[in-house]
Amino acid sequence: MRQPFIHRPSWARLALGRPLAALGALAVALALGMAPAAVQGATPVYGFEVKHTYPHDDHAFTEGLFYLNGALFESTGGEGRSFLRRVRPQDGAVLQSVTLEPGLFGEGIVNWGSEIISLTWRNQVGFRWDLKSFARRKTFHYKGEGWALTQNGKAIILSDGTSSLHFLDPVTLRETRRLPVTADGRPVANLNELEWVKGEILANIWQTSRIARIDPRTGVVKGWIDLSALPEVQAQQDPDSVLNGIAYDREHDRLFVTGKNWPHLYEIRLTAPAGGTP
Ligand SMILES: [Ca+2]
Repeated sequence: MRQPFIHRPSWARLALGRPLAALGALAVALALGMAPAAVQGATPVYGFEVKHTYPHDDHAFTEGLFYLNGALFESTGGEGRSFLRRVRPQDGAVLQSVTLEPGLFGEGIVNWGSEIISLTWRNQVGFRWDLKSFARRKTFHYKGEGWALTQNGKAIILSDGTSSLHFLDPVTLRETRRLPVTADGRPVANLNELEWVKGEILANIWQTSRIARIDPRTGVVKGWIDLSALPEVQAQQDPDSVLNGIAYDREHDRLFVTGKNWPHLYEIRLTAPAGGTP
């Protein structure tokens, strides 16, 4: 099923802007007399409990996040304030940092081997960084928008704000597979920050307080994680300061979430949906 408001045959094609895309999706949903798929439906909704709360830079407009070897790696957006950082989780201390050139808007990051691959939003340029030194090894170009990245050990997985995820060859970054994502039979647009967790793809839905648990074989959202009870959601003042940022510590089975300009990063554990088992 195609995304109802725009057809994008390739992630490399120019895409609508985010606010416009969101409004478009809402308008189509309202016109069809249905609620957006991310709002309601039969898909189970998981709760959570906070296991630990950590400090997070409230000037970090988080666009990419992953955990590796005891550290968090974070990328941020905003022109002139887009950086790539290695951060100590316990106290938020910045251990390493590099800033993108003014004019570039940083987006998703992912580890691949000895590198970090990074995207920009609409600048149509990405980079390969040395994982240890943060030296920029390579620059690559693409058309269209870049939102988020993760990987499953075989492919790089990319979101571009549409309702499809794109599997890319890690070497060439050419698309090898496209996965339309649906919930309750409807496309789920605005897929944002990603994390591969125990055979599932977790995806923040932009401008919501929900994370989708996506079956990577079918694209079906098997469950939602409702994070609306987090303090930053409850007390949100800036409409751009939304939930965005998922990292997973495979060694210790720890799941972290944060948001754009949020003062905290949370380790959470999922709890059973109402009337069900996790
Ligand atoms: Ca992530």
